[in-house]
Amino acid sequence: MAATSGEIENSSNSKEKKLKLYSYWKSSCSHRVRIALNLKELDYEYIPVNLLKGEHLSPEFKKLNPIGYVPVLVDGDFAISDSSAICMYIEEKYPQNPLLPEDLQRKAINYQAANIVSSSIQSLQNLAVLNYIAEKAGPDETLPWAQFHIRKGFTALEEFLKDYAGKYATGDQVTLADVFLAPQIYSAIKRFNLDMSQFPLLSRLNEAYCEIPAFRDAMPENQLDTPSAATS
Ligand SMILES: N[C@@H](CCC(=O)N[C@@H](CS)C(=O)NCC(=O)O)C(=O)O
Repeated sequence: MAATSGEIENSSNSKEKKLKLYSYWKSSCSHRVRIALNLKELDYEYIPVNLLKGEHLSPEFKKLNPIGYVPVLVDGDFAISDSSAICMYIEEKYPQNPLLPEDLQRKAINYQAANIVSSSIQSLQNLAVLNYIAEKAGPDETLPWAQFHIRKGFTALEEFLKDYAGKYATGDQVTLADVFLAPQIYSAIKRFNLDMSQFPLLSRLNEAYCEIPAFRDAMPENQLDTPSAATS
């Protein structure tokens, strides 16, 4: 897998300053950062971290991110993890194609939408949580658990975004809310078999995302580490 801290030191000494993204093809948090990097038209090196093999729990990886989650972005000799923090970092460092609107209230709505996805949906259905539920309550309990939390979050998003949505989640520009929503809707449909008929706004947004190359290129089926069985 993955670089060790030694390799990071080497990279800081080298002339190569390209960004490195530690990512897993199916990870929705990595998916967010892939979209953000693509929207900013930033070139990056993709470093696969296989969650199913536990590579994120290795001591080498935990030197990059002590909590043992992907994604991690390495910029020269600086490593930053957590998709929200990474998005804020690249937003400030690379101001082209802004992810946040100027208007303060619309900006706050973007934070609200992104935080519902990351704090009230995805964090309740990540691999560690689902493995824990499978162990304590049985493997059949993981899907209803995940669906319950996705539905709850989607119901809230559907309700409050209707006052702000245009072509995209908070207007006619792609912004941070879209960067977080697209992977969550994608995984709700493909991984958690969620019936999206109750969520017409989110379904319409999902169709709009599928038209954007920066979103399409970031999809799980288009990554370096996507297994061939998942690409057909
Ligand atoms: N808040 C973190 C969450 C990161 C996270 O949950 N990553 C997942 C993949 S989407 C992961 O590494 N899971 C491994 C595990 O649950 O053990 C972020 O937004 O980056």
